[in-house]
Amino acid sequence: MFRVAAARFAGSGVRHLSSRAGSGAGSTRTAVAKGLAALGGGSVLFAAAAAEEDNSGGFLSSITSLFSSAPAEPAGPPPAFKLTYFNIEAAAEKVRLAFVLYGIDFVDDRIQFGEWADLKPKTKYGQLPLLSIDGAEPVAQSLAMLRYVGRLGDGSLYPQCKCKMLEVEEAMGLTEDMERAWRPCLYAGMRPQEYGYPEGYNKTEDGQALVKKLRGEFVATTLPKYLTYIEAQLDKHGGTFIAGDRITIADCHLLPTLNKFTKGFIDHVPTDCLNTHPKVVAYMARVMADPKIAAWYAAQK
Ligand SMILES: N[C@@H](CCC(=O)N[C@@H](CS)C(=O)NCC(=O)O)C(=O)O
Repeated sequence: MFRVAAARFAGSGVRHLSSRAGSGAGSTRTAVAKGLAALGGGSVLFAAAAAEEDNSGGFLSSITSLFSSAPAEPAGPPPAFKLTYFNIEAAAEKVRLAFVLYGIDFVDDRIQFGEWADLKPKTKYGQLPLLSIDGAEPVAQSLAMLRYVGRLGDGSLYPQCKCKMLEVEEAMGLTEDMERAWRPCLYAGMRPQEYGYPEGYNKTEDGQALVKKLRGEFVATTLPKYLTYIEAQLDKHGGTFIAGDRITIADCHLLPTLNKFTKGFIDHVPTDCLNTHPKVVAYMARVMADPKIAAWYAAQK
């Protein structure tokens, strides 16, 4: 059963629809804690999943409820785009931001973790996000979606000029490299079996020590390396956006990738871990200050 809540951003011209699957009256409909949007870490993710199954209220009542305003039908025809993901930022946020920046309507379909086991086998690659266009069979792969959405609107988010596109893609690749370097630090705390450790190792003392070590090393060494690269890119482009003087899909990709490190929901990653690189912090503030992006995040508070 679908519940659709419409949210409009006054003045920004942006409209998105937050659609949340629910299992009927009495089901837990509370959104995941906002900080979870950062996909903080395994323990956090599983705590959230467990908490969402718990109707008792304790944890849930203490977290921010997103998109819980009264149900309302959107005016006019339904948006052609439905983006289905968990109620977190992670892989989908860059695509959401591209829609938001263009002011393109989309159904922001956020599923509960508890629904995933049933849904997973029905998905193309056993993963989310999925993007459905005009009700057609959904497509997977968030970067493909980002590039696709980047070509909509006035096209400015993904310039077709070969040289500009190369700059955008270079920045996208840098973000991907940073994210790839981070992944073992995240997944050691979630799916240690994917790294040659027994299932449940993350719950053991040794497993937790491993997560701490990996994340500690990431913060001390790997992250600063990438932040230095990012600063150099910013300098090269006059210090404004990551691939030039205009916001692009590369910024949609980089912003949430960086933001998650500052939210305080990732064990062993201090919220000030980016402060060693003030130009990066200033860059993030600049992108966050874009009126449409600011409205998007304000609406989720
Ligand atoms: N390359 C894919 C990766 C998608 C992905 O890793 N999705 C994760 C969440 S971020 C997922 O669906 N995990 C649930 C699972 O694998 O069961 C993309 O960018 O869309």
